[in-house]
Amino acid sequence: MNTSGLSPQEQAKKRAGYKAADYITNGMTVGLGTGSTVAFTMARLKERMTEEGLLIVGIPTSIQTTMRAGALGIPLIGLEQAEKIDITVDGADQIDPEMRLIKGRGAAHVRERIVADASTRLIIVADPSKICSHLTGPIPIEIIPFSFSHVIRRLNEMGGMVTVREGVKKDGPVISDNGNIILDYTPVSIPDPSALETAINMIPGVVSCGIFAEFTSKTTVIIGEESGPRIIG
Ligand code: ABF
Repeated sequence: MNTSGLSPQEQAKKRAGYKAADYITNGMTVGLGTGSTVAFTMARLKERMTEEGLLIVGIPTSIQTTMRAGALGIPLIGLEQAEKIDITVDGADQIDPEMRLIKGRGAAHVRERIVADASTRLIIVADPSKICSHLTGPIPIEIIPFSFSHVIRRLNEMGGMVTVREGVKKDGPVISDNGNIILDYTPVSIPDPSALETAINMIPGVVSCGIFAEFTSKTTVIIGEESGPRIIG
């Protein structure tokens, strides 16, 4: 694998991303996650399409991934066209020992959750920096704009710190692909990720938060260790 010009972290992402592409076989419908690690999976899928004639269709989880797949020539379909999604490959921000995740630094976790839920198998690709002993946050939360002040009040009542994801040009909040606002919530602690996920998702106005604790039974994690990809689950 040519890693010239890549930083050590990018090389780790590439090791994990490339390994995930080995799980994809002819005729699969593949959920394509968002972020720089899964971008390596997509690059490897393109290589296999060229080298082996691999035939797949992808379901993108963001406008960014749609554009990346389009540039690579990976055929795409809409979620509504898919009978089923065989495998979704996606990234994460934090991964605990039980393979519970925090996702959403890429502001794409709402569609990522939908596609993951529709998938038979979920493969999470990451560099070693994403591994943690326990989830801490910040937890991205997508909310409808109307609920802004109410959700912030409810999160403050739960304890911890809430910030609004600012746009790159600092001219206002980041707007998600779904036209919503992203908050980043750091609780005091996360003793029970599944319970906190439910509690946050129950707040009226919350579309979805970035704790993914419900997919562990169908998840495989690939960590791009320097010694080679480490497979968990
Ligand atoms: C997306 O990719 C997000 O859910 C997650 O936060 C991010 C990780 O990005 P990267 O692979 O660039 O670290 O799946």
